[in-house]
Amino acid sequence: MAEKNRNFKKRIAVTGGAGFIGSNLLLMMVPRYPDYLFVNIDCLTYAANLSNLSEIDSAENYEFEKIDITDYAGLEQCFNKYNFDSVIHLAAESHVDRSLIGPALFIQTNVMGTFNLLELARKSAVSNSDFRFLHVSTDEVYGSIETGSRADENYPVNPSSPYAASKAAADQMVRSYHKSYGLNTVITNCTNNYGAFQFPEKLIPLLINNIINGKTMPVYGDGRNIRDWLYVEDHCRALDLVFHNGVAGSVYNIGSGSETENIILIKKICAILEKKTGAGPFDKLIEFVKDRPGHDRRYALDSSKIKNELGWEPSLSLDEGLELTVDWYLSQSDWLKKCTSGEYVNYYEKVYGDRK
Ligand code: NAD
Ligand code: TDX
Repeated sequence: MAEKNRNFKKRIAVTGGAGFIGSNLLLMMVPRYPDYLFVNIDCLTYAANLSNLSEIDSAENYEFEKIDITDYAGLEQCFNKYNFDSVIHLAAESHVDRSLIGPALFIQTNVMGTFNLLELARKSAVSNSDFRFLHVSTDEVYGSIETGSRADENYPVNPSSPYAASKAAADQMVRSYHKSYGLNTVITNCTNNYGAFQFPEKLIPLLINNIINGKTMPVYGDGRNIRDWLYVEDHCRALDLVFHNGVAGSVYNIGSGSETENIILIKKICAILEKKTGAGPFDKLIEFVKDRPGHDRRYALDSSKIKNELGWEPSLSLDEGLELTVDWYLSQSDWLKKCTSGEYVNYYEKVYGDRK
């Protein structure tokens, strides 16, 4: 711990660092910024996996604190211990289907948890007026986007699921702390991510896991809903840029522009797995099932602001990112097995059991 008290240039609380995006972000930023201290604050829900972070576990500029962001006193102690000058806030309940089954937890974590962090940031800003608060949010806050248009940062907020509504509420809280208290905030709204460490409740890893195990692939509705898929490392590079260079009080949309119908995406994944395993054909496992209630038809963001102001561009095409992702899951059978045993079996039955 003595080492951790040394004079770091920045002292950053990263919430949700053991989840999918948080793990990718920490694995990128901890070695890149040896003179910053990163403290991963995570309560380790089903979606977390500390083993993702084994490469940086013993780094001098990394610490882990098991704290629930709904526990204000626990967070306050942690803020006192580390004297943070910034927060990168990723911790959330993140899955739409779970929010439909149990919305209360989403309000607790995503709204109240964000409020707790904002309060502590506001208090920290009394002695450090530059205190930076990066809030990581989603394109789902805009709701379904009509064909032919793309949502820019001024697009009306119109969430459809309890998850999306909880994120929209948190975004508005963050906006209000900038307007009312002058807190140095930035908000990012990003499209669907995919890549290593994503929990197999989300579409892409769920499909890969089901194919590997010879299970059917549940496709909601007619399979023609559109998502704008972004490789997670491209999202993390954008977060790094916004954290350092984003203008206080601003919002940045982050999307790849590669809009794809779910059924097309599914066929791409089948083709990659057929090529890599020599088995298949896998599209015979496709099964159209009852639609998700409130299912947004199309997400599509206008990301020109982050491109023009901060020089961000996605580096990988969807086809390139999918190849890397399939390779990663094929090489991580133990990781996948750990995720898909225990609670996952009940979850799967609850969400998919009566969908046929
Ligand atoms: P995830 O579900 O994989 O991970 C969430 C992490 O937060 C987990 O490590 C979990 O343990 C932690 N967490 C949850 N509740 C907590 C609590 N009460 N206290 C402390 N830690 C808690 O999520 P993700 O996909 O990595 O998403 C990270 C953030 O990015 C979320 O805020 C999400 O809304 C946002 N986002 C995700 C996507 C996407 O496609 N996955 C896209 C845009 C934005
Ligand atoms: O079994 C499935 N079958 C299916 O057809 C699942 C899990 C999903 N789908 C469809 C629903 C969506 O149209 O695939 C699409 C993607 O679904 P998810 O992976 O659940 O993502 P989505 O609901 O679009 O939300 C994601 O992107 C925005 C993340 O889960 C959010 O955390 C992020 O904020």
